[in-house]
Amino acid sequence: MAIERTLSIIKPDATRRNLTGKINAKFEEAGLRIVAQKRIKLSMGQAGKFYEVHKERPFYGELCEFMASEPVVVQVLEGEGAILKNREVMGATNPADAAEGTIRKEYALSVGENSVHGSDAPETAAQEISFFFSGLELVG
Ligand code: DAT
Ligand code: MG
Repeated sequence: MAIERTLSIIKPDATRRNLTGKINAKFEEAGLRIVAQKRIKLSMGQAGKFYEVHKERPFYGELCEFMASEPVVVQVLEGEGAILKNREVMGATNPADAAEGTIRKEYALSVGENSVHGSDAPETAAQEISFFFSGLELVG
């Protein structure tokens, strides 16, 4: 499998509880390398644009307000099959369905406050990485 890059976000529920280091350890233990990382506070406009794909869904407003409520850590993870591997390390969207040992099983508070975002396909990974990072900021 090819070396890929994927966009990860450590969400406000996790930054608030000082879980950035524990979550990063999960990525690194899985063989994912953090090749870019920054802590930022999203505006409502930025959160709305990032999650535009979900704009018709009933939870869109709540999702954007949550993502803009407190700082997030945005990062680029690199590795063999990184997109799928990250989704495995994250676990299912709803922590009630997440497998043992996954980030969401261990740390998520609810389906909405679920600690991490990860790109779901090569096209969205490329789009989402360029939403937050310039090429100069990616240091493999
Ligand atoms: P994922 O983050 O696993 O890719 P998604 O793309 O379907 O999941 O949804 C994006 C985010 O929207 C998700 O991480 C949390 C929120 N969300 C999804 N389904 C929800 C629901 N039923 N109620 C509240 N928030 C939800
Ligand atoms: Mg998604």
